[in-house]
Amino acid sequence: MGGRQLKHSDAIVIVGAGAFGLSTALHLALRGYRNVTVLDKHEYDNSGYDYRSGADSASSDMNKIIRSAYGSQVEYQDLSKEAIEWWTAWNREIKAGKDLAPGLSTNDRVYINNGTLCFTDQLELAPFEVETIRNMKAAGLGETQLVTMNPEDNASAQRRGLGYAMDPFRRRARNKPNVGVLDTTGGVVVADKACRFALHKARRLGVKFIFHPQAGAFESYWHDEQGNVVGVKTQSGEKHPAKKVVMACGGWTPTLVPELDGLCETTAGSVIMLQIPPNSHLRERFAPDKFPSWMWKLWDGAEGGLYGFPVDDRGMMKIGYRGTKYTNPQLQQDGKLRSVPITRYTPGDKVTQLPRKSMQIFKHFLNEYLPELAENGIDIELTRLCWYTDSFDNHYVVDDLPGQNTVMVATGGCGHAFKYLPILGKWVVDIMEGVEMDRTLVKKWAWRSLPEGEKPFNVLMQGNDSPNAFKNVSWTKDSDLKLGSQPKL
Ligand SMILES: Cc1cc2nc3c(=O)[nH]c(=O)nc-3n(C[C@H](O)[C@H](O)[C@H](O)COP(=O)(O)OP(=O)(O)OC[C@H]3O[C@@H](n4cnc5c(N)ncnc54)[C@H](O)[C@@H]3O)c2cc1C
Ligand SMILES: *[C@@H]1O[C@H](CO)[C@@H](O)[C@H](O)[C@H]1NC(C)=O
Ligand SMILES: CC(=O)N[C@H]1CO[C@H](CO)[C@@H](O)[C@@H]1O
Ligand SMILES: CC(=O)N[C@H]1CO[C@H](CO)[C@@H](O)[C@@H]1O
Repeated sequence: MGGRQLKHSDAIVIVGAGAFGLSTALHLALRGYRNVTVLDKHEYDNSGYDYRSGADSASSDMNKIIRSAYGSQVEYQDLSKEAIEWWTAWNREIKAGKDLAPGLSTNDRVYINNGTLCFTDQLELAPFEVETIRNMKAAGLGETQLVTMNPEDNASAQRRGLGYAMDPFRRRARNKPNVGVLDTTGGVVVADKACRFALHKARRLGVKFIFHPQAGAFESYWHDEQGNVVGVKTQSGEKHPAKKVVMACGGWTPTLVPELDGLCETTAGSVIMLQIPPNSHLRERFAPDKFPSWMWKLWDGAEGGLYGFPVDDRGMMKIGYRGTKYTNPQLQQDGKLRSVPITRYTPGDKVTQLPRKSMQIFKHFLNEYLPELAENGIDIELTRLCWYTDSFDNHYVVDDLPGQNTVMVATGGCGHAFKYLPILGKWVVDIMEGVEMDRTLVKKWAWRSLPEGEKPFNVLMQGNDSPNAFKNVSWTKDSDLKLGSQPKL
């Protein structure tokens, strides 16, 4: 690890231009590296990281949640604090309007700090929330966590203009329990715009990007006669020399880097999007300054794990479900089964529907918490499978592959890395250079395997034996997208 001293003129190739790749490129350039090339098979200059325009990486999205609330994991709580400073600075830069990225205007923001509500259907706070409150207090940030049932916290929220976020589902008016914590440090990051911003910044600092389905697609490493990796080959046959190769291919990494067997697997989360018409009063009701981002029963297994957002600037409301994650095991050339991402945009076989189980959970939630959508004739407009890269312990993986020092991975985002887009690369470059390797997160992100007898946070690589393998899943039909036609439960 960090064994080889890199010179600022050395060629570095990053494969993948998602949150990990973009941020690594940006921070390499900021630190003076002058020969950085990023390859991606997706043409981001055409899609602008917009899912609806054909971009299907985890980072290509309308919005993501940003939170400091991390239960007992104070190291991520600290990381959020650092990231929020950067997000705030990026907002300032956009507002100042100097050298804006394509498609951004001075009215845009990449970070909307209007709170994230963690709530439950139980009558008491979950242990995760209790831990968060304790640890934020210990960090001197107690006043940032507001408990919905606590009259003093409620009054504080009202004073700070965040009253709307304490009961966004109008539970009180309907005589229903409303138990949760508002993390006022959190809110929404506008993912597609943030990626475009980071891409533009990295380009301005001299990073070269090759976006093309063949010329940008990693095919294999390029080896010298001794078998050492000296670069990469693309599907178009070009060779790119490199002193360091960073594999940051999100959900595609485990099949490209089979050494990750047992450490990482790609799994699919489910997403629905509802289009609120421009003339509907619900545009106002769910606007970002009147409605927070939220997480419901986040750690409650298959019956929980929902999260959602205010409407975006095109009036689209997104809700996700991660309580069940699905896999697509496919036989690989080495005879092993590995899960492979497949979306509505994959060349060849596609997936355009959701597992029925996900849809049932979405509908149950909408019926209970957001009945005004169906009442106003709003149906689900679009669905999505979004591919995580899970590690067995839910920590990222940023390290050299074992036994050599040319190829490194920066992956394992596990459904919570996007919020760190501005600073992920700072850590990746530190690890590359061998800086302060005794930090807790650097050690957690090192190459590792599940200690014998220990229970994993995420159970990986169950192949087709899992009830959540695509072969065992039954799928929705287009008619399932209707909400209004659903009989009330
Ligand atoms: C449904 C869902 C919801 C999430 N919600 C949140 C949230 O609310 N908050 C949060 O902080 N995080 C969230 N995350 C996690 C976050 O999105 C990820 O951790 C992060 O975006 C991962 O970035 P990445 O760079 O690893 O992968 P990706 O964004 O997937 O990028 C990988 C890139 O590699 C490229 N690639 C693949 N194969 C090749 C190849 N052979 N050659 C060249 N390029 C290749 C792909 O085209 C892609 O551009 C969520 C994730 C999902 C799936
Ligand atoms: C919070 O404050 C609002 C506005 O004063 C009030 O309507 C609501 O009942 C309060 N809720 C709680 C739980 O105290
Ligand atoms: C309290 C708070 O952060 N309010 C912000 C919510 O978002 C709007 C814009 O959507 C801002 O103007 C508010 O300042
Ligand atoms: C849990 C479960 O449903 N497993 C089944 C998944 O599908 C395979 C065949 O494809 C069966 O063998 C498993 O029993």
